[in-house]
Formats: sequence, structure tokens, C-alpha cells
Amino acid sequence: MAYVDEVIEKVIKENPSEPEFHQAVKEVLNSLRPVIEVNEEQYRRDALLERLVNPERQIKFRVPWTDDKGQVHVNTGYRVQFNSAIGPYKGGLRLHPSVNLGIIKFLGFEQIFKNSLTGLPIGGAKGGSDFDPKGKSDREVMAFCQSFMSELCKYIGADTDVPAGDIGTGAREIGYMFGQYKKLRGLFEGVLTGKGLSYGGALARTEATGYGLLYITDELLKCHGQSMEGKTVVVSGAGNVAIYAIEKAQQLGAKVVTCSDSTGWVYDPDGIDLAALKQIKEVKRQRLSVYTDYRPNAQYHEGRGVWQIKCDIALPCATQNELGLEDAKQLVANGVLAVAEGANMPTTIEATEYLQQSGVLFLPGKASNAGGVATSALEMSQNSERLQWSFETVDSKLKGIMVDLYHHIDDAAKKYGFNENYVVGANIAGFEKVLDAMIAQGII
Ligand code: NDP
Ligand code: 2IT
Repeated sequence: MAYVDEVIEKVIKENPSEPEFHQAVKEVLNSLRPVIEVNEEQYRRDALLERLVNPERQIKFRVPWTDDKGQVHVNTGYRVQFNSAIGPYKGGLRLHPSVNLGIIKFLGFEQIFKNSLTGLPIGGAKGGSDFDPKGKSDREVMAFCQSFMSELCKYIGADTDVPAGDIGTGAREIGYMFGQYKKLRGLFEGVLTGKGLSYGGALARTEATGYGLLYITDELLKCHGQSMEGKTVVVSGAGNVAIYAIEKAQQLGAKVVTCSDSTGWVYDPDGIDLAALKQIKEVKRQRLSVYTDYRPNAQYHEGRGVWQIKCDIALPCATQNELGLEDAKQLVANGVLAVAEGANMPTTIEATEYLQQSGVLFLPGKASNAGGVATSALEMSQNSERLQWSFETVDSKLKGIMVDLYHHIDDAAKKYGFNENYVVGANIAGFEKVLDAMIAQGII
């Protein structure tokens, strides 16, 4: 049996009930076949892939906190420090009731290759908790974040592991966590990214994932004789990534007609009103259903449905496996030109294959959403030199990173005979640097 198949089998057997982790491992390892096959015996003997799919360390801990009525709750906290071959662990913290070890492992595994693709020295990690910030008071969120950090602070540091935001973790949560870390460790250091601008945050980090998604999509289109100008875009999600993807798409002359949250979705044929969306989601923390109060011509629907709207470009920016085979068929039937993932693994493997086979240009999240973590690494650099760069400086570095990243994955795909297969290109290009570093550092 091929070494890749052996390892996929082992991962499924040794990590039961972790379907998202299996999915991420299968996608990556299947892409790596051409690289592994060249040196299969050596890699098998060195258990290279087993070392790649087993986290260096996984931490699971109790997070007790008290609600406003005096009731104590206990959530579970996680930090999976997956791979530090090319730099200190780096990756976000997800706060969502669906969080479990398998989800954090899938995200941490993806992060290894994404971080490598940025070209910056950051290893892969992810963490979070099944805590749901929705509907909680600021004091309750603070109580949770302080308790979470009281344990997590033992395992992180500016040169060891630097967490950041993800679903449910925004500026408010990062602020409370940073404060608690500083109090407990007595260190004012760049231990978290996505910090507020008054205490070490980087300009443009808030915008970075969404902007980066559009910079790489724009480059993809340019290389295919197209541009964002005049395109109709469908976006899912209404959080950090979705909002700034919409902003940059509009700046590039596209019309974005949808967005969604976990209860429903909006179709605004005149183009999403970004000021209204920011007010609803960033300021008032409301459900998307109130969008029609601002825009009476828009439609609000319960449930999911953005992929049925005709578009040129689709940008899934909410969560994993939100774009399935039927959605892909609908997009293709409507003539979609490109799909670029803002979220992590939002497209199922079947849907990805269908899109690719149908000639749709497809950018996988580990490439197309890498602008967020890349800008986090720039925040780390600024913290180290105790400086704050201008918005323009960070934004132009971000743009350069995303344009380079596109060419890097495009070249890798071509080199191995998978022209325009950016899934294979991203996995191989991300892996090559990690592989080199792992081999150089010996069996550890
Ligand atoms: P946010 O919490 O800011 O927003 C998430 C959005 O997705 C919300 O609109 C939320 O709806 C919706 N959503 C979340 N879970 C579900 C679900 N199970 N079903 C339907 N809708 C859901 O998170 P981000 O924007 O930061 O993250 C979005 C995606 O992008 C995630 O996959 C994340 O891992 C990825 N990502 C984020 C980066 C970052 O820098 N923030 C960087 C790279 C990737 P509701 O408002 O109802 O909760
Ligand atoms: O998935 C991701 O890349 C993030 N949530 C951002 C991680 C980071 O460290 O900025």
C-alpha cells in the first residue's frame, strides 16, 4: 500500500469521531503524493507523515466562569500546538458551541501549511473553547476570557505560541485575554495578535483576512484576463472575514449581493450596504434579520441559501463545510467563474472536485485566507521592534504577500503537472518548506 494511504488509514483509526480532521488530512496527503512518492521509503522509515499528522502537543483544560446570576458554568478549553518546524506556534482561538478536539485539530493542521505559504516564520496551532459568546454580557465574556487565559498562559508566549482571533473571538475577547496574560505573567509582550490599536495591535489586521482574500482573487482573475470590476459576488458569513471581503470587493468595483449568519441570509440586489452591516454586526451585535430595516428592498430568508444566487465569484466566509455538492452544482449551473475560500475548509471535498472538474477557478482557504495570519506575523514583527507601522505600509505588505502567494501555488501546481489545481499547488508549496525544516532538525 502507498505510504500516503497507510497514514490516512492510521489517522482515521487512531482519531475516531473526528471527521473534520480526517477530511483535512485526506485533502492534504492526497495532494502530496507526487512529493512523497519520490522518496517514499526514506519518508516511511523516518515516519515523516506520522510526525506531520500528530500534533507536537495538545492541551485540554477546564474553564469555569460565573454568569451574571451567580451560576457557575464549566467549558472546555483547547490549544493544539501542531508543528513548530518553521517558527513559533501561531493560529487563532475559536469560541463556538460546536468546538471539539477534532475541529481544533483540523484547523491546526491546515494552519501549518497556510502559515508556511505566507513566507513568514510561523508554525501551526489552533485553540478555542465550546463557550458561546452570543447573548452573553460583556462581564460574562470577560469572566470566561480571564478563566480561559488563567490556564492557557502557562503554555504560550511571544516566542513560543501566539494565539489570535477566529470565529467568536474578536477585539473584545483578545483585549480581555491580553489583560489577563499581562496580569498573571507580568509581561507586556506580543503574545496575542489582533490586539487593539492602543496596546500593540497592528493597523490593517482587522481588515487583513478579507482584504487578502480579494487581493489574491484579483490576481487570479488578472492572470486569466479578467478583473473584479463589474463582477457580481456572493458572500456567506457576516463576521470579520465576510465584512472586509465585502469592503474590498466593493472598492475593486464589484457588486456584492449576499451575506449570511448562522440563522439566515440576505439578498440585496442593489449591493450590500456595508455601513448598515457593520452597524448590525460590529456595533450592535444583532441578528442579520434586522438588515431589512435599513434596506427595505433587500430580502431576508431564514436558513441557508446564498449559493443559489447567480454570481461570477463566490466567497464562502462563514465556516467549514458550508458549500456542499448541491451548492457547487447550483453555482456551476449559474455560470460561476471563481470560488475563493475566506473561511477554513468551507467547501466539501466532493464540491471542490466538482467545481474543479467544471473548470471553475478554485482557491483553497489555506492560500486565500492566509492574509489574516500573515498580518498577524507582521504584528509580531512590530511588537518585537516596539513600533507601529502605518496602515499603508501593512496593507501594501499584505498585498505583496498575497500576490506572491498566488504565484507560488500556481508555480507548484505547474511544476508537478497539475496546472491550475491550486489545491494541489497550495498543499505542496506549503509542505515543501515544512518538510525541509523537519528533515534538517532531525527526529524530534
Ligand atoms: P466571526 O465570528 O467574525 O464570523 C463568523 C460568521 O460566520 C458569522 O456571521 C457567523 O454567524 C457565521 N457562522 C459561524 N458559524 C456558523 C455556522 N456553524 N453556521 C452558519 N454560520 C456560521 O468569524 P470570522 O469571520 O473571523 O471567521 C470566519 C471564517 O474564516 C472561519 O472559518 C475562520 O476560521 C476563518 N478565518 C478567519 C480569520 C480571521 O482572521 N478572523 C483568518 C482566516 C480564516 P453568527 O453571526 O450568527 O455567529
Ligand atoms: O485561521 C486563521 O488563519 C486565523 N484565524 C488567524 C490566525 C492568526 O494567528 O492570525
